[in-house]
Amino acid sequence: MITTVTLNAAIDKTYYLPSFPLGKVSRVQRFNAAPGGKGINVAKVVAQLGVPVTATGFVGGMNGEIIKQQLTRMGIAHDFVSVEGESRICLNILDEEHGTSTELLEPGPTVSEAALEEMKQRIRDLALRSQIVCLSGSLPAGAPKDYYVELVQIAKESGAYVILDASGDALRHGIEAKPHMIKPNEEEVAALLDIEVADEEALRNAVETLLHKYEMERISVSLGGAGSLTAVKDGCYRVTTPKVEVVNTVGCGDSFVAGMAVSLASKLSLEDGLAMASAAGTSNAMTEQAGQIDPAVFEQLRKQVQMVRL
Ligand code: TA6
Repeated sequence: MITTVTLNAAIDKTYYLPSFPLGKVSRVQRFNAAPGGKGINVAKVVAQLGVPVTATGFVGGMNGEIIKQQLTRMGIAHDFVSVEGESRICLNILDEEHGTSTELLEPGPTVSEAALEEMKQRIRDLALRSQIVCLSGSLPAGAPKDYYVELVQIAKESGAYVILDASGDALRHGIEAKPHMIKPNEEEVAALLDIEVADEEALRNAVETLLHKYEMERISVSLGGAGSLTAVKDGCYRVTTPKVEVVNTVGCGDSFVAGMAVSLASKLSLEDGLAMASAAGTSNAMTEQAGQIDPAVFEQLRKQVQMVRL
């Protein structure tokens, strides 16, 4: 089983607008809403790839109920900790004329000390039954900046392979607990080492430095449409995916993590894992909703992924 952790779960709402003029009234003709937040997106893609998954995290209020109901409807097991307040709405406005995506992310509820403790126990229990634990996304208000340190440690002690996909302070602290894998972007790599990353050669050096410093097993850096760079103990892989018609890039990173988690749970080789992760990320970009892939497209892309061992 794979467990995904979303400490600030959301309803991801996407508005499709022919254009989005600032300072004007826009009437929304078409939209969709789905359970979201990074870990929940991972869970949705893991489920679509046919591997059992349980989604946990904090949810609150009516939005929290909707998130749970929708996951149940999708056939995704969940085991959330309920908190006071209302789970957030994350809005993505797609301007079809300019091809832009504007995200507005609410802060979400403030989490109490008791709920933070309950979550630790929940992760301990789930991790004991899981091969992989994916901790994804921002920390809610009320959680200490180093909360991921404790969660990564707990999941590792329970014997799970831990993937941490966070940014900023949450990631800076979280890597101190040495998760098995992280998936930062270029800016996050630079920020973690407090350096400038001028080109891909510099990025590769920086990623290898991080991997050894924090004794991690894998670091995958997403490079958007340009693919990804993955460092492991004995080398680096540069992966490219075919050019595709992009519909919505929100959730591509989460889909990449899902592919990687599924490949690890299925004991696939690193090369097959990279193909699976990259195909899931690219397939997500071609669909309207975050955390969604088209199985046929995914299978086709999986064969088209190219990789070079550097
Ligand atoms: O990766 C996209 C996304 O997962 C959206 O679904 C949205 O809910 C957001 O990220 C949340 O990210 P955050 O880092 O604030 O937890």
